[in-house]
Amino acid sequence: MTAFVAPDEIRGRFARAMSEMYRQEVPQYGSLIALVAQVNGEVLARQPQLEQAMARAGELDRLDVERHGAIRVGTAEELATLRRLFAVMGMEAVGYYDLSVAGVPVHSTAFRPVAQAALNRNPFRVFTSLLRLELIEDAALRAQAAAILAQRRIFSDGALALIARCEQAGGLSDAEADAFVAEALETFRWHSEATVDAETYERLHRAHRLVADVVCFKGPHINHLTPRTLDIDAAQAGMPARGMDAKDVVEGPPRRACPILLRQTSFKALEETVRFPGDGGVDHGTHTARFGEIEQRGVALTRKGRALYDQLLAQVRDMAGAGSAGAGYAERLATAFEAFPDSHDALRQQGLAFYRYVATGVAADADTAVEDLLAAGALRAEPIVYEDFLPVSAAGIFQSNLGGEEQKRYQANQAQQAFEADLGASVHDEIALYQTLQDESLAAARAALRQAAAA
Ligand code: OOG
Ligand code: NI
Repeated sequence: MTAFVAPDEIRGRFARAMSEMYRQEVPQYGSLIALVAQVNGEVLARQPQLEQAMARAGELDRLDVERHGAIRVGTAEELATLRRLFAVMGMEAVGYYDLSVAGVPVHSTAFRPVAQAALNRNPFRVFTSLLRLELIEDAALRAQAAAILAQRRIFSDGALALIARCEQAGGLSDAEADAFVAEALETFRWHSEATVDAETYERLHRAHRLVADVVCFKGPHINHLTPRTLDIDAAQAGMPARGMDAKDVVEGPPRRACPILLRQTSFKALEETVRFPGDGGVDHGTHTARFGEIEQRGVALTRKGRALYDQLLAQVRDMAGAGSAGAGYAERLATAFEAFPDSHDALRQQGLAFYRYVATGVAADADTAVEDLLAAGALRAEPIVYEDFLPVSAAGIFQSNLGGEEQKRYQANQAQQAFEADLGASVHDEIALYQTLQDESLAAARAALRQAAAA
């Protein structure tokens, strides 16, 4: 019997290969990685307690390789096959994001590892959007787009065979895993030849730039790959000197002593030259598909914490204006968020955020209340990192990279069940996942206290 390669290992290899490919395709990505590494090094040198806390939580090693990417697909079959492809690498669909409310005709999920050990190994995530053709008004154009999509094959025969092999055998050998990574990578590669003529491209582009991006190309090119910074304001300030011009608004919560959820900023990376079939190989147009983004991650919020976040964000920002929030935004945001407690003790005691409980080795009665065990020094509470995305932020990222001013109006309509039917599976509720991590850590910590008392 041949030994299988662990899905975590395949994911690590794939994330590395994707990063290499994107560095070749988008040179600014390389500069971004260098900038983030420099900023992270400075932050850790300045804050040894942060370095120690991250090391204790098993989070330090993943920092250098931590990335998320994003792709957009056009059909249910493409989405369902992606689910199977990501499963080979231990990645599952987490969360449902309806972006139609923000004028983007897609709905999305994130494929990512779910277990704590897998996240610490390599938390590679891919934000994956499915085009909602039903939101294109012009029926003829809608039918044409569907017909074009029905023609294409975004997975290589090799990738499909290895996915099936993994499903049947229960895993991949070392050589198969390497072959899988190479074959899977092909799906995410940029292709500069459009699959449609220039006129069709223009018509789809007029319906929505995103429709052209999804429908007119051979595959769902990876459109960004985002490293995690420990200080997004410092990274943003360092961008111009390296030739990157970030959008002015950092999406998400304001800067705080205790970071929550996710802060993100993006910049336009490339105007691609596109060739259309039938133009004799003459370069014919440009397309903006790929961009750069950085993010800073904080503690995951409970439903109560998330409701407070959503309420405060809504106070300062009209959904329709996401991504172009205008002057004075940062100040208004900071003012509104004064209502959000900013110490880990307050966040925990008020049930706003999730924590991992660890027994410290100090003896105590295991059945005492958590706060008493913390006060006695018998438990330590570590913030659980938010591993997911934010719909308003995602809409802002989409908008800023689709060429700015475009604001289409769609009926806000959540369609999670339709999405899950297309995916061929239900998505995890991300908040339930964090709750489980917290509950399991507390049970394990209490068990450790009990065991120490019995010894
Ligand atoms: C995805 C945009 C969302 C994020 O980090 O919120 C995203 C896209 O443009 O395809 O990546
Ligand atoms: Ni992103």
